[in-house]
Amino acid sequence: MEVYIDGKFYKKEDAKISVFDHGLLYGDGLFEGIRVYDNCIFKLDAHLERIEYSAKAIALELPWTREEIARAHVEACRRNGVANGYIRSVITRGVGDLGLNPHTCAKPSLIVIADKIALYPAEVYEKGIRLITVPTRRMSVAALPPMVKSLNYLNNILAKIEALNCGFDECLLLNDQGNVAECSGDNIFIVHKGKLITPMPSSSLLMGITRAATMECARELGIPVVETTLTRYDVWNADEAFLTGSAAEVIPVVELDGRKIGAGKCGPITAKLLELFRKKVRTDGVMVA
Ligand code: PXG
Repeated sequence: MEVYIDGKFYKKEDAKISVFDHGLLYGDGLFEGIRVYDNCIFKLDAHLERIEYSAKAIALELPWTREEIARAHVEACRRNGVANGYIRSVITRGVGDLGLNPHTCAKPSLIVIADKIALYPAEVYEKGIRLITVPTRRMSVAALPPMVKSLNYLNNILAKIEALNCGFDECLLLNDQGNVAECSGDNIFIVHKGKLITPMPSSSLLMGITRAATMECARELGIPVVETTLTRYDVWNADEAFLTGSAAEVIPVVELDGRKIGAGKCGPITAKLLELFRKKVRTDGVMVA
């Protein structure tokens, strides 16, 4: 495997960054997780737009054009023969002095890793997954906006640890108001009386690319979509629920906090959305070859 770092490709064992990089010292940086399906980098443009917005939010001036960043992604897939897989891109503040001041960092670094992906087992998409609400709250938009896909993932990792401690692989996080935010690495949707409902961005969540793609699918299928405030009560009483994420795609949720959701298996609207989503992923993006 060869990893892209700042314009060059390095063998995996030689792909290294400085211990003085503020990405490591302070989690000062950004990342993306992007899927590749049959040589199509799914929604690459949307991921690059999210990088630009995240960079703006953390006052990190990107020294590369969107085209340059896109080219690094395409080249990383080509070099590594990744036709189906996963791209992890990382932008760090760069090498600087000890101390928080980002202005001591001379220039940001861009790292692009294209690799295989460990897929969820097929049965998850039929049987669904069980969730538990964890005590850790999703951080407030007034602290570090969760819309920023930053290298500070401890909020999510603490929630994940709580879920794992209870024997669950994924969990629901509430925001500081006690309303539904999202999961540790996925967005959440419910279906109620034929409508697709999901927490609005100000509920403290990452604006997932899969979330947006799923809402697009719903509109194409004529399913009304609502972004609003949701409580756990709404999820417990949903007809269907599912998670979205680049790794998860669309995964049915069949239980939350010991309450069975809907029929306790993948619901009909979830199934339709997953079917259309899987049709789109091979065409809606930037081709590698
Ligand atoms: N919320 C959070 C907190 C996430 O980290 C999503 C929602 C879904 O966003 P996308 O844009 O993927 O639809 C994420 C994404 C990993 C991994 O390696 C994590 C994500 C995506 C891909 C890989 O754990 N999280």
